[in-house]
Amino acid sequence: MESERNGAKKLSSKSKVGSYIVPLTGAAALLTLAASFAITAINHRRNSKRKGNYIFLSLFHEILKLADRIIAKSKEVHDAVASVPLDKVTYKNVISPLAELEAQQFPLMQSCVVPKFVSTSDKVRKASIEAEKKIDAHVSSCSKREDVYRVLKVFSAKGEWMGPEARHYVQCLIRDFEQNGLDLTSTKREEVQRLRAQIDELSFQYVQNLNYDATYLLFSENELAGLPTEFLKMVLVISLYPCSVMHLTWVIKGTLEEVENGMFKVTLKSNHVAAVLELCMIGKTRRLVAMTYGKRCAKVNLSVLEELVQARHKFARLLGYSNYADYAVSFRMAKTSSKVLQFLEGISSSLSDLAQKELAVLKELKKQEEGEIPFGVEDLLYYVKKVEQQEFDLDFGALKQYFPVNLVLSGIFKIFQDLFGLRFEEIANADVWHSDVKVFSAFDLSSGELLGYFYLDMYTREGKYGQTCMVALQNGSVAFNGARQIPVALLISQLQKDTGRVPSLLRFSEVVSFFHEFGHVVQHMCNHASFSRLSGVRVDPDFVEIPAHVQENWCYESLSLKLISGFYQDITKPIKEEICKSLKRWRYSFSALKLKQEVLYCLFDQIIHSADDVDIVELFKHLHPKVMLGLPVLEGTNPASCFPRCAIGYEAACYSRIWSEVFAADIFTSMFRDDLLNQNVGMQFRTKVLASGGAKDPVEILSDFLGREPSIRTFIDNVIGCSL
Ligand SMILES: *[C@@H]1O[C@H](CO)[C@@H](O)[C@H](O)[C@H]1NC(C)=O
Ligand SMILES: CC(=O)N[C@H]1CO[C@H](CO)[C@@H](O)[C@@H]1O
Ligand SMILES: [Zn+2]
Repeated sequence: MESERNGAKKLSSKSKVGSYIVPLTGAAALLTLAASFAITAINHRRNSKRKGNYIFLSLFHEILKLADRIIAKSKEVHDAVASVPLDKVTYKNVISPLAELEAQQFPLMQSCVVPKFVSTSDKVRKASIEAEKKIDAHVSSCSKREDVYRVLKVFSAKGEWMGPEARHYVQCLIRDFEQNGLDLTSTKREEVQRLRAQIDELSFQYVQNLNYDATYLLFSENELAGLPTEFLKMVLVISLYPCSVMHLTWVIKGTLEEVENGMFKVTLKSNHVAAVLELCMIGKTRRLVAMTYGKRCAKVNLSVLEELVQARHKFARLLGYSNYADYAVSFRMAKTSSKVLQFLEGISSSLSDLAQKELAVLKELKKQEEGEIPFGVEDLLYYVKKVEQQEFDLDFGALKQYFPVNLVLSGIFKIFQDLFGLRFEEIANADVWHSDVKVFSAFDLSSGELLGYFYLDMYTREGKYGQTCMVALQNGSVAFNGARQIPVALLISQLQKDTGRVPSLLRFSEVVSFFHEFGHVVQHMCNHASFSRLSGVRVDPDFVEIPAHVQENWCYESLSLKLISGFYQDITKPIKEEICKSLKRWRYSFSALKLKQEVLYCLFDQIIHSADDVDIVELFKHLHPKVMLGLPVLEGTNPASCFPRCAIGYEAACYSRIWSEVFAADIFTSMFRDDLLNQNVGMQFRTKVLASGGAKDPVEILSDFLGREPSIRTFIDNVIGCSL
């Protein structure tokens, strides 16, 4: 979870993704590339007349050189734009060159940056990291160029006619500069830039502090009762759905350190902590672990967070916002911080009754097991797990046998192809970085038009990035002369490769996360933005997760589950009906409580970022029982270090995950649930939601598809309807 910033779809900053293959399309792109960067490999490939107009560059030793060329070219274009006389600025000589530069350079930047995730060579990964630093520094310096900003402002003031997408694009360009204070007096601008640097420095310190926390506790075997015997010799590695925190799952891997006299060392890494909280029968142990975890990096780091929040507020005020949350939310679907608060409070209060009932069940169970000791937050995970074991006949270990990788993949392909009118075709013998990697073309089924390409790099291997995520290698766009560049995506996942007799089997959580990320791939393929930048996730992070969340739902419906499952020794035997039903109920089990706990963090995050001088500790003490049905916060808890997401990476935006889940539920339930493979609805979704290019307001997009405004009601009804 911590590394989310760096992951997946979250690889959002333009230099965070790519590959040492450069898939480019269209003769125009090819020529531009060859001409501007003079990479010999291209000329070589140009003659090879490959089907589909794509080429691959293996730039292992060229990464740093490529980065230099990218920077040189970018400087050249920026200089040219800056030198346009102010009375001669037009779309063609100002906006177009910048848009085309972005579209062409993005895949090249990705070629520099993505090797750090997938390359098999240590040397290449290092070069890739270095190249990324160079590129980042350059990009950051570009967004401080006053000369370019001045030309843009003159262009914008001239009021030349533009379509809505172009208008939006120009606004985004200008906004980038203004976030660096370019519209302010020079003293204020320096202050903005100083604050930005300070925020980066404090964030770095905060993360370092958490990472270097080496606190551990020692327990005897008895005190750890409940943890499986093999666990005592093992370390648990938690794997979270990259875009969801609702369900934790863990895999056993490595060894838990046993120190002298049979005592075991439990560190405060989230994998150890979650395992103890979920499995350990001894209430005292759970409490001690939870308390120690809540206290880590005590006093001093609280001041790091306080300073960080203050610096953010100052930064936002200089830019004309009343507080940081208003600034951060203004670029998102939610628009204002008060809307976010209202949303969170709405969710929390609608779920209070159900959460009360859920809590009563847990309390009763604790009474039976431990007597009259009061129920605390440290008991939540343990008793939830316990009830789930009793309630649902779900053996996730055995369930795996129904998800052999090839079957899951072909099932997922089938669902997406049928639903959205697509056709995927594998490209044989493609030039790739590892023999496991596969490449596919995606076509529109009825017209046969080539929509894009995607790579699947599915299996874990040494040195590969450790999360499941979608990475954009090239974005769709249309150049001024009408030439289209098509999207290219890469899906990285962490499946275990088969061991000979048994094929690779997926855990259910892996199936869901694969489905989710593949949803992003399809979203990328179907996007029809004219500007590379607007086809990305930088536009509206509240909106961009919605489609993938919608698609996760197919993993919980019997009809579609049966399409993606089959017993590995006899794939004609799909998963049993009762299991499908259990999975669906399990999905919502204790969801009111779980959601409330998440709402608590989100409220905390939103409040500290929307008001000045909040006493962080007091706020948390006050919020905790209020949201969590009277359960008090654990003694000594330091909220500053409990929710790293609020502090770094998701500041003022923690709500976004619940937000997208809620609206995704509305879409799925109202439009798809009763007819899972209805291509008419699927096509509507594809053309209205997936294709939309970021110029249109997300609420408008969703309303257009739903035929009404999106609402939180359906979600609440689902949660309540599927409860115990
Ligand atoms: C392309 O899309 C990705 C992800 O969808 C985004 O992060 C990136 O910023 C976009 N590219 C450009 C040039 O903005
Ligand atoms: C400011 C600072 O660095 N604070 C501390 C945060 O917490 C860690 C671990 O407890 C300390 O080592 C840091 O000094
Ligand atoms: Zn996602």
